[in-house]
Amino acid sequence: MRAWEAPEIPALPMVGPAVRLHDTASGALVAATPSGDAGRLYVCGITPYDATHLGHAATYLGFDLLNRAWRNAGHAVTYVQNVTDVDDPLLERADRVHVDWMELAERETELFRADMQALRVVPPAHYIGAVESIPLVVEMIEALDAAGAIYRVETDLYYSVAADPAFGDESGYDRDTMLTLFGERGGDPDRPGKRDPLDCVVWRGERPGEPSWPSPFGPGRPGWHIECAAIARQYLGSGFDVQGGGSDLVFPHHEMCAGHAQVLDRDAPFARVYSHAGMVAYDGEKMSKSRGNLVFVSALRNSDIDPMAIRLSLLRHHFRSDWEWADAEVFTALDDLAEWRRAIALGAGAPAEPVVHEVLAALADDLDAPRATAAIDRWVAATLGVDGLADNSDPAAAATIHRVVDAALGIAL
Ligand code: 5CA
Ligand code: ZN
Repeated sequence: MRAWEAPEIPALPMVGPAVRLHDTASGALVAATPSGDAGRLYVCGITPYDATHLGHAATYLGFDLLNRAWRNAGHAVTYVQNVTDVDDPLLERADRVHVDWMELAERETELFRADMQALRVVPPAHYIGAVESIPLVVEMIEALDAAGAIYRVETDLYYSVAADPAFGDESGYDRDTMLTLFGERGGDPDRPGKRDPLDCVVWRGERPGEPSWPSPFGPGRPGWHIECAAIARQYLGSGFDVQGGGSDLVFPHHEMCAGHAQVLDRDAPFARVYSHAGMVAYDGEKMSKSRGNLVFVSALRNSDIDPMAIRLSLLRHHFRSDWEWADAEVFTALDDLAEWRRAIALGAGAPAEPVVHEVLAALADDLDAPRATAAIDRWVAATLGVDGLADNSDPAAAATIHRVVDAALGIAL
């Protein structure tokens, strides 16, 4: 699939420090230094049945900071993202609003591309739809079947979680928590005929009125988890550097993806680090398409809000924290941006080099954007002479700050 246009990333006068991330599997802050020539990053993409909301945007901005931090530390990056362009929630929505499911998926994916481009998110090198990955999925199911990890219930194929000795290592959840989350997040723990209530569908046999594709196991469509496992394995290989997504994907999605891949690649974990963004809430609850408590990136853009203010307002929150959006935040960010631009326009300013160090260090430390933006605030205040602090002794300060704000935070001033 086509991704979106890449923003320009200016070169920096210094190389940033090695990146560390909080890893869900170990619960620790770990080195996230690329193991090969390029950092290998997979971030779960959207299910395109509605527009990009601020929760999605916050998650993709979080991993955009990682992409940029790796680049600023001198690494190339191979970034892969999927689009779940056929799945139950998409088909249900299409049915409910009497729109062709393919048209709905195409339209919402296109809107997502425009939102990501406006927010200056570095696009993935491989942007892969579930539909286009069906041959990969079929191949992977065949390999899992040969490994004894697949069984049939009526026309559906299930993956047996018992096949992976490391099952549970990614989330670290106990069985009761797993059962609850599995039921809440697309699983079917109560279906009769399963060997383990936690076993998940990898191939859903054809149902009347639903799209299906031919396969050696009969017509049907891919399950959700096998889609990301197959795409990541194909484009990044086993033991890639970072698997990312929102914390609602910790279980079952990322656990199952890991399991599918680890049955086939026994000597490597699916990913070296599992990094999860926090959930953005609105009106007291997690912003979610199924609840409808949404603030859309496109709606803000259509109200003439500078996308850079949307970006800044999201970066004011640490990507791993759960927080609640307040409408006033974007207006605060607009005011802040105006101040940042006013300081930049002066040309000379407070010394920039320590600020660049602080910004790069903050971002390398589990993508701490609030700390990085606060460093810029302090430089702006010093440069504008708030409280008589002005020490505009660095003639190249504005140019340097302009660059680091762009390269590291993705904000074009
Ligand atoms: N297509 C699957 C992943 S393979 C999916 O979860 N799609 S999604 O459209 O529901 O979500 C897209 C991304 O946004 C996921 O990483 C998800 O974890 C994240 N996300 C969803 N809601 C929120 C929220 N309220 N706050 C932060 N991130 C969110
Ligand atoms: Zn996924």
